[in-house]
Amino acid sequence: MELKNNFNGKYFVGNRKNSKYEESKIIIFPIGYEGTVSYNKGTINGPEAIINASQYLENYDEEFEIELNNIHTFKISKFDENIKIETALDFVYENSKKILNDNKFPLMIGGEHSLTLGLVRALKEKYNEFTIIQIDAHTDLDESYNNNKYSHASVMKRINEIENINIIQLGIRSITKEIHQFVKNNNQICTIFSHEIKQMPISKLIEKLIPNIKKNVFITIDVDGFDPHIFPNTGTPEPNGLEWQYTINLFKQILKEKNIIGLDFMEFSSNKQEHYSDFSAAKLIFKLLCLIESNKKTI
Ligand SMILES: [Mn+2]
Repeated sequence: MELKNNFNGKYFVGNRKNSKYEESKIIIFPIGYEGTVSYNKGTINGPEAIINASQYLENYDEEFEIELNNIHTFKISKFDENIKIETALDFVYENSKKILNDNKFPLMIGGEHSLTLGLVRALKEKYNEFTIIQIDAHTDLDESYNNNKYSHASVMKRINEIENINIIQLGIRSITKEIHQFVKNNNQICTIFSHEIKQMPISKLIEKLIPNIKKNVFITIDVDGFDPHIFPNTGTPEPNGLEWQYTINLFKQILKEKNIIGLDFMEFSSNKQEHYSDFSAAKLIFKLLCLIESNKKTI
């Protein structure tokens, strides 16, 4: 399948300077795909809604004192739901590999969470060993779902089968008894529930996490990890999710000590009646890029 890396759409946060592929350090690749989504479709249009909303953001962040340029945005790829997930994963892998080979920072905007596996495969080739920090309401550790082992509900199970990658799950608040037992017995997965986070000062959480985080970190965000007042628009919302500033502060602390090698933002649905979520999503991605830029470790 042809790589759609020629820009002919809109830039994230508008047409800023130094946004050509060659000049950019950060490469955004938006992929609309919802072939295995279980409930309330809409993630196929998520990336477009985020990029449209981002046109109205300032490219300056007052918290990090960063003016963000050098971001290239690939054309949005939309996959029909009849396209097999394996095909979509190959596409994500090839895109990610190209970006990583060119020593640029990959940021995927989804699309359903299953696509993360394609990016992780490419990161694995480049870095071999790293930690994934997963923000999510669900563990995504089902062996398979609807007879599909590459379903969005199984993505972290497939990733857990890859050597030298450990997983830290934050904000989980929907889990079966069997999977709870599975994570207790699995030393490659550290699951921290939302109710635990809500009762833990950030310094305690950091103390607990840092020894489990390898030098290189990949962050995967399922929007439903956040509280639904921030992102009401997602397929399967769950109450009592992560809060905005707490999460930013947490990443600030982690990235002070670790290298970030990639980021994705998944499961975002768009609903034309409500555009609040579109702006939350664009802003969160922008904030995280400013945070990454302010650390300047790998990009
Ligand atoms: Mn997920």
